[in-house]
Amino acid sequence: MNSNHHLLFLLILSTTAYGGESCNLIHQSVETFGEGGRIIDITHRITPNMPDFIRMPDSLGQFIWFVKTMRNGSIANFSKMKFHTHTGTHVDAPSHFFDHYLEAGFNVDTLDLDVLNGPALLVDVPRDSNITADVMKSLHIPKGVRRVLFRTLNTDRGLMFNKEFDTSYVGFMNDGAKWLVDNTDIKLVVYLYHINVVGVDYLSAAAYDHLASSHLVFLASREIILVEALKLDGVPAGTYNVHCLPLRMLGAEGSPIRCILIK
Ligand SMILES: *[C@@H]1O[C@H](CO)[C@@H](O)[C@H](O)[C@H]1NC(C)=O
Ligand SMILES: *[C@@H]1O[C@H](CO)[C@@H](O)[C@H](O)[C@H]1NC(C)=O
Ligand SMILES: CC(=O)N[C@H]1CO[C@H](CO)[C@@H](O)[C@@H]1O
Repeated sequence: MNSNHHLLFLLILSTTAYGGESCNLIHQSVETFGEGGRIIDITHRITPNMPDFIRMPDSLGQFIWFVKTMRNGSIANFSKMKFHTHTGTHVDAPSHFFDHYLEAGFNVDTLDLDVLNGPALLVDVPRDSNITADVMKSLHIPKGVRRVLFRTLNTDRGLMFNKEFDTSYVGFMNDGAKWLVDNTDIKLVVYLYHINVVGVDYLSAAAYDHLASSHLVFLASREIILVEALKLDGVPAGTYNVHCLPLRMLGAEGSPIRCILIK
């Protein structure tokens, strides 16, 4: 939280507590924070209208409920949230596709924050293809790069801003995933859209088999962390420091995650 946010928070407190004109107070949402836009938020806002894998073809829908309100005599407003752990910008733990990893505790609460935070490369994937071995080769990602954010056609198509889940999204093909594992030092893979195939019966069998196997290739070693559905609109390709922090929930195989880039 920067000082502006503190200020705003105080402002809200004081206007509501002292009966000020809180109805005129509207937070202007921004995509960059801090001094000179140094921080780029690459996290999608969670909204009722965002696409949702589990609920497709419906969008996420209501996810916040107020359980106590000041209007009803409580000292503060309290809400609860409910959505599946792979909602919006989120991380997959190894246990997402491997049962024995779940029991062994390779879940979101034990993800390596050293992997989730550090220098990262944002690359543009050619827009005419899914991510195959040939595409991976053509990207010429230097050895030693451990974190890569792949921007694809999904961003151009604005898929995360559509209500309906779109199964024609671009993702890793099996050979692309295998090439990445075998030929690079990448440990953090960042997709622009859900590649999870939890709701498999909405995909054709062939696509499902392919994408499930890509997941298995990535997650088997437990060394690669998948962050999905990042918001990379308008961010120049290049090198940044990425910072991603999942919620620390015991026994969960996925978690919403807040990710930022720092120039
Ligand atoms: C607040 O009170 C109203 C009227 O009793 C009730 O309908 C509503 O459900 C309450 N809401 C909460 C969040 O407690
Ligand atoms: C990527 O693969 C999906 C099937 O999984 C397909 O619908 C889509 O057209 C492909 N995209 C491109 C750009 O080839
Ligand atoms: C959702 C909701 O009920 N919010 C309430 C929080 O508390 C303020 C102050 O009492 C109310 O104005 C809001 O309606």
